[in-house]
Amino acid sequence: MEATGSFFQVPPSLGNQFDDDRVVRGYLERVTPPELRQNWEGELRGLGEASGGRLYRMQLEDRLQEPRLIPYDPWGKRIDQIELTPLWKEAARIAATEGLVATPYEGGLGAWGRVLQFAKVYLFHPSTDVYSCPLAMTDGAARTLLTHGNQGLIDRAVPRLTSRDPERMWTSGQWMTERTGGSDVGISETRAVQDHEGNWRLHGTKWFTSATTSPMALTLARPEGNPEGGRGLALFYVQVSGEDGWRNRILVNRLKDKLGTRKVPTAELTLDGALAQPVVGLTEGVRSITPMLNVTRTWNAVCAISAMRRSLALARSYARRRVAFGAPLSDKPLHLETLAGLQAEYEAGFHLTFFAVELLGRAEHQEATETELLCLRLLTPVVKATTGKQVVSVVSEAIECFGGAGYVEDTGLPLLLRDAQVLPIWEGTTNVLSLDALRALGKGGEGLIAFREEALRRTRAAAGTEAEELARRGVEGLERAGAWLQRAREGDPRALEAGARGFLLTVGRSMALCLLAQQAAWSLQRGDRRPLLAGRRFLAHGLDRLGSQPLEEAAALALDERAEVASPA
Ligand code: MFK
Repeated sequence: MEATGSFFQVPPSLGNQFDDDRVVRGYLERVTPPELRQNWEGELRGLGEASGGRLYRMQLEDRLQEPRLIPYDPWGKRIDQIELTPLWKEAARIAATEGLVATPYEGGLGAWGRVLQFAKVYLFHPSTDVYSCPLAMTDGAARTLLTHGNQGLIDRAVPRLTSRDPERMWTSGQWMTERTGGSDVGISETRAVQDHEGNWRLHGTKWFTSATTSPMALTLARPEGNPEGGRGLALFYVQVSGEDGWRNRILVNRLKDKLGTRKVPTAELTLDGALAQPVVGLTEGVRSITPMLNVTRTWNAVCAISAMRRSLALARSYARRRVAFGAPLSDKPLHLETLAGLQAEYEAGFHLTFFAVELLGRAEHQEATETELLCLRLLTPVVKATTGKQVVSVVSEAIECFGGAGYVEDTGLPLLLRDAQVLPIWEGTTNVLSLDALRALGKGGEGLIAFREEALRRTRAAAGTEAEELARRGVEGLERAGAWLQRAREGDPRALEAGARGFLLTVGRSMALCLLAQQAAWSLQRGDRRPLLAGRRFLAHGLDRLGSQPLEEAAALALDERAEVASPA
């Protein structure tokens, strides 16, 4: 039967996601040596085409599919198989052949390998329903194994983790979270016991294990007799499955029923005497797994900017098609104002993130200066937390640009928001990362001093252009954060803790502005004012998030909701 009425809204569409993206293209043109960029262009264009075309269509078709746990075979044997969705199977193939994990480990590109890898991840992520999650952990596992130099484990796993052959490539899990929680990892309950043959066996429950289909995982457990806390844990390698159908003693209890990332087969596991090998010693597990955390936090930031960009690409397309009150939305001043504000946030987040990517590459290739290393330690929590907050508000606002259609599942738009909401949560919540940032500053605030030095370099790069003022304002933001920090460190430690998030966000936004100013200065020379306009708008949103409200007020407001007044005024 024909629907009544003659109007049907034209849905948004996507073009080549590399060709259409002036931000990533402008950035790559500014930072990468021309001979490298020319080599990369074809690969990036191909991925941009798939991301805006074939993969995007497949993502919409795959919308209702979810991974399925098959606990038993037809004859009652426990198999705990997880069946993945068609989109994820295709994503796994592309991830291997495109070298989404392999690229920085292949050597030929040196530190630039990280830039190419993450430019690809940025194009791949928003059309593949968070297949970036297992890839992030795989990258983190390869980096962690290489850092610790356990040659047997390196030989066994790293060639697999970094393979470009879809048949050979392994992904890796990272099993940290237990029922005791995901933040305070030091109170983990899993025990490691040596059996009579001297093998280590793990007993415990892992409460939130993404990438449960991976053939290996890195995890933490407490060797018997070790003290409490993170220092008493050890980092273990677990082979989950192997040749000829061999399976370790691991039971999949159930898959998690999550708000988003529905394609990610996150599971609860019982380690029932699972065989494991220590990666590096039998203590200091939390410290030993930090290379993993720093890599996955960088992935998290790249996925955040990528999701912001996708939501904006769709909203921009829709704005040109949607006619209301007699004109397309793209002619409406308030709609343009809204989109421009979102673009400014995304653009600043983009440059902050790729600065972290550059520094990670330089650090891994021993090319980073002392200042850059100090900067990177602080930047990793800062960029993860800053972009994690941005992505939820940007994507939420972007789907509002579709009106009711943004709230309807089969447009594919609500997925954007659900999948964004995980980004400030996993890999360290905003508050946990804010506390990590305080630690990462060093006793004398060396991290912040390094930030300021890097920021001043951007001011010099923008000198004599209209963008100089932006860079200067970014440096001033860092200086205000520094003054706050000095006062807070001299005062009540609880007030310092209470202000940690405001400090982190101020530092993140100020540094982002300096980096955007550098890009703006470069673009101005080529006649493109858009990065400058983005920087001005971002500045207008404000850099400062520094708080100075009395602690007692927070306690009264946060917890006390009794109707009666404790003592009459
Ligand atoms: C889209 C891509 C996304 C990726 C998908 C992944 C999906 C997986 C889902 C998950 O698994 S989410 C769970 C992830 N869990 C976390 O991110 C943990 C969050 N909690 C923290 O980060 C806490 O700060 C921490 C567990 C590290 C605190 O534990 P402790 O036991 O209090 O450790 P402590 O004393 O702070 O740090 C121990 C040592 O490590 C110290 O060094 P020293 O021993 O030399 O003093 C720290 O300085 C050092 N350290 C801590 N964090 C570090 C670090 N070093 C370098 N980098 C860091 N980030």
